[in-house]
Amino acid sequence: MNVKLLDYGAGNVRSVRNAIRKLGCSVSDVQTPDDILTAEKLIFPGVGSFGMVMERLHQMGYIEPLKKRIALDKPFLGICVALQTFFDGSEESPGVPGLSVIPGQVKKFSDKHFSVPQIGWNNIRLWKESDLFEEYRDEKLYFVHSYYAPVSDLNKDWILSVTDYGTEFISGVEKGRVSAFQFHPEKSGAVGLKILEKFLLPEGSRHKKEISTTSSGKTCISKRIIACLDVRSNDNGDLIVTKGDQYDVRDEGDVRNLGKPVELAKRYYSEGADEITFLNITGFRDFPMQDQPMLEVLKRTSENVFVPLTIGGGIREFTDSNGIAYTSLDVASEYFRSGADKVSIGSDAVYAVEEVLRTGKPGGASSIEQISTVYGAQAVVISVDPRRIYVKSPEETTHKTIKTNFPGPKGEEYCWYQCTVKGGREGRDLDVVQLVTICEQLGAGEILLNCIDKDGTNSGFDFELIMQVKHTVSIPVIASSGAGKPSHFVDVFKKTGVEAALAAGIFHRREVPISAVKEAVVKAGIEIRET
Ligand code: 1PR
Repeated sequence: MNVKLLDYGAGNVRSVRNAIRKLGCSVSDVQTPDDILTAEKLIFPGVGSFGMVMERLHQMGYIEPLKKRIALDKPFLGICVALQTFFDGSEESPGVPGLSVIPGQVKKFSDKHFSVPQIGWNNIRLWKESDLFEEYRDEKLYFVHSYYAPVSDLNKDWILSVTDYGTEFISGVEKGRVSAFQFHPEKSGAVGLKILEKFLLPEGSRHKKEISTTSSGKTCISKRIIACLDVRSNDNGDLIVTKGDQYDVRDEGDVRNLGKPVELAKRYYSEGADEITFLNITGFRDFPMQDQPMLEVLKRTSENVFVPLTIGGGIREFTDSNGIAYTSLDVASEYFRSGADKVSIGSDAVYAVEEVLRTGKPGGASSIEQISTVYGAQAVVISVDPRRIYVKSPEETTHKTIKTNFPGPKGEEYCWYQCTVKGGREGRDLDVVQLVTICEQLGAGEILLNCIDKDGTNSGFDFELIMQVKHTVSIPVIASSGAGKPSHFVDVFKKTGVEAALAAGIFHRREVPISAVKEAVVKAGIEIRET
């Protein structure tokens, strides 16, 4: 069976393509408006902002054929923003009309108890039978979005499923053979692949799922466990996964080698990691567009790994040796096309914030603003590399201090967290509170909060740092650096409320399996995706 994919050149549709191939079908792109009508099966993975998607559909002459295909009830599957385009419009792009297949306006999440975007694994409550969900057993599915379609009397006939995130929203619509999901089946591991497989199967071979009476309670987003792979070339030029102690990755002069990136990522996927992050830790040195090995790592990983992938290191503008200038958006786009779902910005975020502080206002040209405008806030992670600076009293510095329970070497009772660039090599006159506040304003969607003092120590996360940041932003925060045992994850979720926790060393060295972390978290009564 040949499946047609509506790829309008924005973002990561590689994963959808890979998932379809993995399920034994061939896939080709829609080339003309006619293809939309004639395709046996059509998948529309919505990537980017509502306005950008509608504009592309318009430019390519796809609006009328899409409406016609839906009216003719031909097999159609929409993903994420594609579901939102079914509606009349969205708060994300005021004035831009949607396809108006379903009545209603898409809104932004606004419950202050829930970080926005919603990033992570949540359940769905099926409202009606669907043969795409024949084998679905209330497992978690992956969501990543700031906007949602509200339930209303006018659109009830379309609703397939709903999900709770502060408010109840539409997570699936279906009528006849036309379906669309707010979650990403291609990023939802084996469960998501099963749903996609049902869509790809001939209709006669599927059966309707009975509606489960057990799934009537509220759905709940899970905390995420992320495996992080710090990647760089070793002295022989091979790309390896390494791991530092307080960012020092050398052992007696040699770069520590803990494995191969693609193989390790595959292992973590099969062991139940909810997300995988690659950090190209020497990205600040290399020219990213020539850094083909990292692109290759992403392409190969996304063939077999069906959970979200983040890539960091070297996301910034640069001019290559031939004098060709690349914007940070060009660089990020290349990574998205290669299979990344999110990019993580380290040094360049620090420079962007310094520029805002210098000029007094955002200029619109920073990497964060550029990438967030085109791909949405959820695609932009800020990787923070802070270290503690101890002071005797808050008056000693202009930076935002905390009173610490872990005094400094001279008994100092206060500290502030200094931002660094170039993998901790250079400290700047900027504290984490300034950094994360302005990054959120510029359009970042998530904070990856490392800690140089804790990195590789196995002594647990730095709660004081995490609390300071968590109290500052309303976007999700990933705690990183220092995980040594399962109880560290339980503690960080309970004490700080972070949305995700990341570890590297304990997973690479097989000291603690991901399953042991998840067991401990479940036992503590914390919501997690069980695999
Ligand atoms: O500045 O945008 O080019 O990005 C460079 C990226 O590389 C940043 O995200 C920065 O954090 C990362 N990086 C640079 N140098 C190092 C290094 O280790 N020498 N690694 C480095 C950062 C920190 C974590 C680590 C956790 C968990 N690694 O991601 O995985 O601390 O470790 P643990 O569980 O073993 O304690 P740019």
